[in-house]
Amino acid sequence: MRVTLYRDNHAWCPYCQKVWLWLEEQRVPYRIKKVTMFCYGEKERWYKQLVPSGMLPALELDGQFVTESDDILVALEQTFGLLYKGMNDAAVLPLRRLERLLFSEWCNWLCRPSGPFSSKDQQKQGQFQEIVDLVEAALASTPGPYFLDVFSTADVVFTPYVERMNASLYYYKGYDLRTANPGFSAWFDAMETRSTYRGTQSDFHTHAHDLPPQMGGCYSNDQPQSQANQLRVDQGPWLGLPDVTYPEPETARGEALHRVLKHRDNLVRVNPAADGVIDAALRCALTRMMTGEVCVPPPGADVALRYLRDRVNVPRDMSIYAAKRLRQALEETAALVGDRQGPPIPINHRRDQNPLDFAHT
Ligand SMILES: N[C@@H](CCC(=O)N[C@@H](CS)C(=O)NCC(=O)O)C(=O)O
Repeated sequence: MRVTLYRDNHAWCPYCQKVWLWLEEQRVPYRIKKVTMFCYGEKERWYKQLVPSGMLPALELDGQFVTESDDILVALEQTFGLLYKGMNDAAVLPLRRLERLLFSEWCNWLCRPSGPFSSKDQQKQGQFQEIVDLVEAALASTPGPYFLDVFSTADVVFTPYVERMNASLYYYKGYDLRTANPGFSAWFDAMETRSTYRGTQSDFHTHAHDLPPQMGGCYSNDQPQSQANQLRVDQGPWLGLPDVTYPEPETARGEALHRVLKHRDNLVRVNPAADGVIDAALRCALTRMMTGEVCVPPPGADVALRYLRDRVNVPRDMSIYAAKRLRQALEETAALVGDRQGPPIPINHRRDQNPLDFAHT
């Protein structure tokens, strides 16, 4: 094994996804070491000794340590070959600059307060759309759905933040990047034909709630469309959201069941409800998911099940359709006993997701 990738436990870090996807595409064997991000727990001391800033990702390649995701990709290219064209190819460099431009306008719109219903918010949307149009033109300039003639490094570079833009703008701004722009739409569909991408793909719920502490805040424009989208992402129904379009695999429910059973002791322990309540409630929800049978859980199960519904993470816990099926069963079972929501998802940190709670199975 020549490569070790250091990435975050939850697969929230966009720069790690870039390297992860590249390694998968090139079929380079690698080892993963997982590290805690500041927002959900304490950084491991051994990692701070390797990388004093604690930043992710990092790569160990033939015993040499590399940080900075772009430098990591260049080092990997030099060792294992190009993903069609290299990071510093004349065709890729302008696309990398365009990706950074899109990133800046997205941050400017999403992560700085401009006040609900304000003209400033609309102006920022206009500035973002100008860059989206440039990206659309770049996508339209090649015959296929990708940035260059075939899938390449350029697609890998765009993937993490475009996925996060799609989720966060739908949720906080009522804007549907994937559906509103034909080039993006075809690009997402093409990405989803790749098993490599599907393995790293997240969903709207996960990103809507992992981004605020990482980005220093995400601001809703409080438009009716944003409010409707927030309700849908948080409370379902989750099937049909524009975070995935490939057909649901038959294994989705079975995968969700397997993942819950694997972690059931920890899931029961961290739940705010009494152990007996969440245990019985979970059995009802899983029965419903697998058989369709309606099983009424004990009183208090509404809070217990919605606590879990709000903390299912993609792809950390399971793949996208499995998570949709599980959330749906949790919500439908919770609704049988009440309408109380769980404790709100924190926005300044996500220590409710501390991986130490799941270190022992
Ligand atoms: N320029 C760096 C940026 C890396 C970066 O910002 N990483 C963030 C996570 S996305 C980080 O490690 N933050 C520290 C932490 O959250 O623990 C790169 O491309 O690798």
